[in-house]
Amino acid sequence: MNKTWWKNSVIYQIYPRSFADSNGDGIGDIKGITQHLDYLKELGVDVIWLSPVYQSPNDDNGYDISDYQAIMEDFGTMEDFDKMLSEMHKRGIKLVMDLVVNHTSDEHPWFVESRKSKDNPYRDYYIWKEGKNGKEPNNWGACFGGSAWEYDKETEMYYLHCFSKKQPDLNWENEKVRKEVFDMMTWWCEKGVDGFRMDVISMISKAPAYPDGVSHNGLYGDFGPFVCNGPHVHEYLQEMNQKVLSKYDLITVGEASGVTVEEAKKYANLDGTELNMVFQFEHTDITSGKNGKWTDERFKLRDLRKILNKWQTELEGKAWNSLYWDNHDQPRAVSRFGNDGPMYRELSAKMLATCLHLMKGTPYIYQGEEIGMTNAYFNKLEDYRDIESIHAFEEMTENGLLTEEEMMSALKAVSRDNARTPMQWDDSENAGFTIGTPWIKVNPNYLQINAKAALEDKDSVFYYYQKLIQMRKEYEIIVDGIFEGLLEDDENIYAYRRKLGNQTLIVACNFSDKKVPCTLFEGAAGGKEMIANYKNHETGILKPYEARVVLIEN
Ligand code: TEU
Ligand code: CA
Repeated sequence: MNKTWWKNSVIYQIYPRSFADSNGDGIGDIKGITQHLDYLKELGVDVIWLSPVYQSPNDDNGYDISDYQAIMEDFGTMEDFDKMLSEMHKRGIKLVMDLVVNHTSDEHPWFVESRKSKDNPYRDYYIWKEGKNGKEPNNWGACFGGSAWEYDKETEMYYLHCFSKKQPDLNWENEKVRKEVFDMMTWWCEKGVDGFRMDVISMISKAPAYPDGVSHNGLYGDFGPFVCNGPHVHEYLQEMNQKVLSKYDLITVGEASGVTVEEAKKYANLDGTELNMVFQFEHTDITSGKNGKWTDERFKLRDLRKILNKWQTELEGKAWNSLYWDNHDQPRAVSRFGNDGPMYRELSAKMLATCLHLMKGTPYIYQGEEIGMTNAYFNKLEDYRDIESIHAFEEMTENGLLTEEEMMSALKAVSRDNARTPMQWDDSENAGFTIGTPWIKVNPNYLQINAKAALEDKDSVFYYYQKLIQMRKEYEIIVDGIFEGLLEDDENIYAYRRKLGNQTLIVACNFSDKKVPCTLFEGAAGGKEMIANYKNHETGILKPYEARVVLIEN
């Protein structure tokens, strides 16, 4: 087997709570996943990244773990897990686990011990500080609202939580913490899992001074510069690599909030001393501003192009990219970057797929993306389940930063719950996700948009993804070709070429709902059309959301 198989792979992300419910309790589960593996085999993906399935009180849907070596009851048993893993392997599909080790749940036994007393053996597993003048140690705000520090009466000190107060940050400076994490990872590797997606791994090393952060909206300070890409992060990852990763044949991707191109060259260096690749956030933070992500503003193609082209060209020969439009924390790709109205939903979903899958890097598909699922567009706050959305609504409106109408509109655009509505399997009640009451509302458009309908239509978004995945297996240029941006001033078209040996692949994507002039294919008459989302082309024109791909040999 080739050692860099992860470069040729396409990865599919499953958010288990919303994928398939096998027992009618309204919550997706492991058996539900196992039941749908043939669907994923048909799609052709090589790897599944499974969002957390570990024991958790579910303050943040499993990203708050209370036992790393047990399965959440809602999701099933360890036996169900082992069965799922072997069924995946039987089909030649690999499994990537979500590794959430920047923080644990406050119900993890380590934290339960840690908060008991200042001299508890687990005290230093977490980050405890004295208050300052009767207040928090500094002005940092947590990602899910409020201060990043929680006062604990027991010992009259504060602990750090970059996310919710039920997600205390681990102290990676403590060698024992690192050993616990590495041992736990080894345990999963011995079980036969094939890799890790590492949650906010760029945040595990904090700058020692803990200074106040700059405040963008007058509420709290930004911890980013002191928490992301901190002083020892590369050292810790190299240690993890030596002690665990290098001993197995794995795929590793670090979720790297705040990562720059320069930092990514270290995390994802081609020598393989740290990780295979990272998720960067520049294109998903594209409209963020003084209120963080909370806006309904639409992105501009010129900003998107600048970001994507920068990552493509600057990592060339130095590090490896991961490619994604959406995941469980982001709005639906077709709603955000395409057009989810009935006229252009399928065309623009295919266009986005083309754009992403032919860039250099490893593509990720988030469940439902392959059938063009759309944002939830909930009209009521009560429909939201996400801790981030609910807390942000309170914080933004109570402090007068956004009105309730503005915040509802922002939630429709960027709430994480847009990606968390149940997978739409068919047109039966609750989209075939559950026979019970789903834990979060099903998108009413399941009658039109569902996997069953997609499988019955040979022109569906599903089969388009299937073809793109297949192309990656057949054409080396898609994996290894050098990327060059084209038409870099165009307002509507995103275009690039890939080059390998005597081959050139030209990719052009119209991000608008207008016909736009495009002369890129004029000289490519002898080329081979690789894939297209329209049956016919017009000379010198790209139709609304048209994507064209031509391979030329000379
Ligand atoms: O997300 C980390 C992260 O950076 C998020 O704050 C992200 O920016 C935000 O959700 C987008 O609004 C990871 C997980 O993917 C997320 O689901 C978890 O809630 C979070 O870590 C804490 O574990
Ligand atoms: Ca269930």
